[in-house]
Amino acid sequence: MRISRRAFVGMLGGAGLGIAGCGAEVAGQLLRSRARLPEPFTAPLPIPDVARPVGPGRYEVTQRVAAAEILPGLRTEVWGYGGTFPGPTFELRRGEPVTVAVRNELPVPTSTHLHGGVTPPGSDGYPTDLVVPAGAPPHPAHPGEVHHPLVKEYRYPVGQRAATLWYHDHRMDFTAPQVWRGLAGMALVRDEEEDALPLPRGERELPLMICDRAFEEDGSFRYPRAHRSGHGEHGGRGRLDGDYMEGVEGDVILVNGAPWPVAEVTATRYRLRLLNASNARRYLLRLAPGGRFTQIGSDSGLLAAPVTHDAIPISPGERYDVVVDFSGYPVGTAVTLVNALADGPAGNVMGFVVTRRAPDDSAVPAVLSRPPGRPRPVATRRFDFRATDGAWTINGHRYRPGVPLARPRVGTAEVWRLTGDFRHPVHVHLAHFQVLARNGRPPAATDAGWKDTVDVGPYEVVDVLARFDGHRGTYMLHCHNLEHEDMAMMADFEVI
Ligand SMILES: [Cu+2]
Repeated sequence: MRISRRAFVGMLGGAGLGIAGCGAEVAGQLLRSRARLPEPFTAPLPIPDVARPVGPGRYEVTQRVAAAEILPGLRTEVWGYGGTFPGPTFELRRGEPVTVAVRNELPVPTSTHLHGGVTPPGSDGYPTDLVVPAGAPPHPAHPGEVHHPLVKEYRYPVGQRAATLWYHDHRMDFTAPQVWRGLAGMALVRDEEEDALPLPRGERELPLMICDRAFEEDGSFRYPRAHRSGHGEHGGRGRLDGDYMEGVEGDVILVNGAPWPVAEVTATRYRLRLLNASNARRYLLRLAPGGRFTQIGSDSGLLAAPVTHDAIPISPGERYDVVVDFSGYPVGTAVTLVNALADGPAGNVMGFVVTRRAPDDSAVPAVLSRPPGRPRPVATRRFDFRATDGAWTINGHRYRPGVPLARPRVGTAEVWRLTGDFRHPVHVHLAHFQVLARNGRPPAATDAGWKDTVDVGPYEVVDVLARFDGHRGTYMLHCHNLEHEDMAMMADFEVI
């Protein structure tokens, strides 16, 4: 049965909504800022600091409350890794394991997930595996909940290919509000295969964490009321105002924490590590006044060969590693990265100004890497993401920690058929996958490569081939619309 979006939202309990955006292309309800917003392309693009190890292979990061000037002249309280939003960028190398001690000085419990990481289960950021701050009530809010007082050491083997990863909070029921407050950062894995390529590097390689936010008049982050009481809350279920069951979208687009920033570039190639770190907003990225993206990598690493796109759809959690050649624009051109899915302020993402010509010895080779081939699947499973009795469910179930929906064998591959009733960006922990088909037809050009997150549109059937390599244990798959995730659209699977 096909139903209209309005009727569907009505069924979920949100009454009398003004539906934002253009139907099925977006998911989420727009929350408007009350603060005065800056002109776009005035703030310089910030580049997050690179995390510095405190010893060989060891990092220590403190999650804390800090103040940031995101909107000019206003103060925003952020919850940040290292007190910054975004958190520091981790530069990791394949084959060099690291330990990250995360110390929690926030008023709430946290769980940190390295998104895209091939990580042992004890360090994967399971939602009830919590780092609890001093003074937290000792009683668990959920069965099986584990409390680490103040600090937890996360161990990352970093045995995987070079890729654009990111890390963010994954606390049960509260991921959406806690990421909204700032708990996210990027992690870049590098390896020899990538080192050997003449890709743009140094100042011509830009990590771009794209997310939307809304602001109160005083500059604080605006988020729907039900969660604002989550400040200082240690347990209980995250309940969001029913109007926001679809997800929360803000009207300000931030890149690396700055509103619609601008970067000066030379007329040369740049490597852009695009990450959609938004809670619910999906983007269709284009360059204005024209231009193409040469995609070199997907969520899980370099493609075998580059693919060019006029537009890149990017849903929450996804990454695109692209090269843009600014030598195609006259010096002085203002190039805009736009979001073709939104009108008004959210239709802009960031600007580039081409300042001068410069030598460029970079190139995008016709052969980039030798990614693992497609193994033969040993099983097919279905995962259906939909609203059941007013809750977001997978195969009809709200999240049940410790109850796996599947038990794939380590070292094997399976076809997972993903379906749903709404737009759900599906993320699988541990396992990387390739998109085999959409609605029985070949996938989109932008589905290329190994991935860990895939956009599943309303009533779409997406087949992926997932490999279960590296570790046994309990992992999860879930919707990466963070409001859906908090409203129980998660499931465990156990690699045996
Ligand atoms: Cu969803």
